Formats: sequence, structure tokens, C-alpha cells
Amino acid sequence: MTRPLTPSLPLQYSAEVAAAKARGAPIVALESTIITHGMPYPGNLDMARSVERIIREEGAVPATIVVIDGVLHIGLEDAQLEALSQSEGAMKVSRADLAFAIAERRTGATTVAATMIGAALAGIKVFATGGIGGVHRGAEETFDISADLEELARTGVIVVCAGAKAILDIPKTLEVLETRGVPVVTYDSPVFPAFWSRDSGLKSPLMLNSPAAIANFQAVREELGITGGMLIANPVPEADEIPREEMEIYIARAIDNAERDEIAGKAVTPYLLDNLFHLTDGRSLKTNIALVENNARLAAEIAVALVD
Ligand code: PSU
Ligand code: MN
Repeated sequence: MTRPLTPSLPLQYSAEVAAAKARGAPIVALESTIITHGMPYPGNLDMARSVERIIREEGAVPATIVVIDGVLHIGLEDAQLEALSQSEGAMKVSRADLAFAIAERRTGATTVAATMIGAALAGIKVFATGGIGGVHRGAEETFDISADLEELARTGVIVVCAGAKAILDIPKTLEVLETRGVPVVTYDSPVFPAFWSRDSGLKSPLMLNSPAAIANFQAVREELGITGGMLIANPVPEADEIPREEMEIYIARAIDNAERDEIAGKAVTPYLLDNLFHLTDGRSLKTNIALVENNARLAAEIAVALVD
């Protein structure tokens, strides 16, 4: 079912996503960098499968987005998901290199930014992930600011996350989002969450308590002609969180290790996540999976509310 949009853009929908599009059913986009660069095998495959199952249980259709051998896939079959979870050489692609992966027939896992581009192309309005990229600590020296922030400003997709990873400079991340006009809405909590922890120590810019209210907010933005994305920050469930003070100790150590190993550019986030996995004896991964599942559920509820 490969459909060339242009001679050079092969786009392939999974059968399930194609059917959902045809009947106007709710769809939730999912990223693939979290599978290839964010978690080790087999936890990554368990996560990818359980997230898809949760979205279906909520009455929506999951659409994992990834470039495989130069084809932009919107929705995967289970065998493709399984192969991806064990793939060694996948690129990590963002806005800068999504087209490169397609043009060069490569396999590329999409970050939040690239997944938003794919979702918008496919007419998918909601996307669930773990945490977005943001302004890294020390960005005043390194200039390391994730392309995810710029994409949120540009592309009209609702991104459900568990806040910004505490490996980032969260106050600066929120400042950039405000400057770029991205609404940051916490779900059912007055404080902005920090991925593994429910509380970043910062007040949330906006708060809403129901999927219907989020869908309504988005409808008003569209009526006003306000383009661009919106960020929904959904705190990790209490039972799964690692308290901030505890996480902070591991994060400081992981950042020290990254400096010692001279990690830079797009390798930074995967390096820190892997380091934290080892420093916490796998606990950070358990929390990561729980929060992505929690986000998938909310994203599906929002997608359903948007078509109601
Ligand atoms: N959230 C996770 N694990 C991840 C990421 C997010 O729980 O691996 C990935 C996302 O794909 C996000 C990327 O877009 O990290 C940010 O990378 P960078 O800081 O290089 O922009
Ligand atoms: Mn970066």
C-alpha cells in the first residue's frame, strides 16, 4: 500500500491506520526514537506493545511513526515493531534529517519533532510520548536546545508527555515554550511534572482537568487561527514515581559522566537515559514505561474527545 505523495516521498499507512482514517476514527501518533534510543530491549518492545494496546482499549488507533528503508511509515504491524525494537543501526531523526533518511533510503527513528511532522502530514492531531526534548542544563555554553521546542511552536499537534525530563533545565525549557507561544497545560495538577517525578518544583502555566476541556481549548485556538502545537503535561502515577530529590542525585552523576565521556549533540539524551537506567538499577526504566502508558491513555481520551 505504498503511496507516493511525490515521486520521492513514499508514505505507507498500516492497514489499521488507513481504515481509521477512512472512517474518521480517533488516531494517536507514537514516536519511535523512544524505542530505538530511549530504552533497552526487551523493555522497549514491551512498552511499544502495551502502549498500542492501551490506545486501542480506549477506542482509538495507534500510529507508530518511523522511516524504514526510506519509507515513512504511519502505523506498524507487530512484526515491524519487533524488528525495530532490536534494530542496531537506526538513525535518530528530527526535523533536520527526516528528509535525509527518506532520500537516502535509510532507517530512522523519529524524535518528538519528526513524529509531529509525520503526524501532521497524516492528519493525526494527538501524539503520546514520554518526555519532550528541551533546553539542556548548560545550554548557555553548549547551545543544546532540542528541535522539539521549535516544532511545538510550528506544527499543530497536541503532544502528551510527562513533563520535561529532569536532565534538562526545566525553567529555561518553559521560558522558551512561552516565548514561542506554545500552551503548556498540566493535566489535573497545579505543578509542572518532571518526567520520573510528579513535581518539578515549578508551577504549571495552565491546568485542565478533562480530555473534553483540552479538546475544547484546541477548538477555540483553531477558531482564533492560532497555529502550532500544544503540550499536555501528565504527571507520572504516584505509585510509579521516583521522588525528585532522589532522582537529582543520579542525574548529577549521569551529567558528570556525559561530560567526562565528551558526549555532545543528539547523543546526549540517549546517553543520559542509558546511564540513569544503570545508576537506578533499572528503576528509571520501570517509571519511564509507566508514564508512557499513562500518557497513551490520556492521548487516546483526547483523540476520542476531539472527534465527539
Ligand atoms: N522521551 C523518552 N525517551 C526518549 C525521548 C523522549 O522517554 O528517548 C527522545 C524523544 O524522541 C525526544 C528526544 O524527541 O529524546 C529528544 O532528543 P534531543 O534532546 O536530542 O532533541
Ligand atoms: Mn540536543
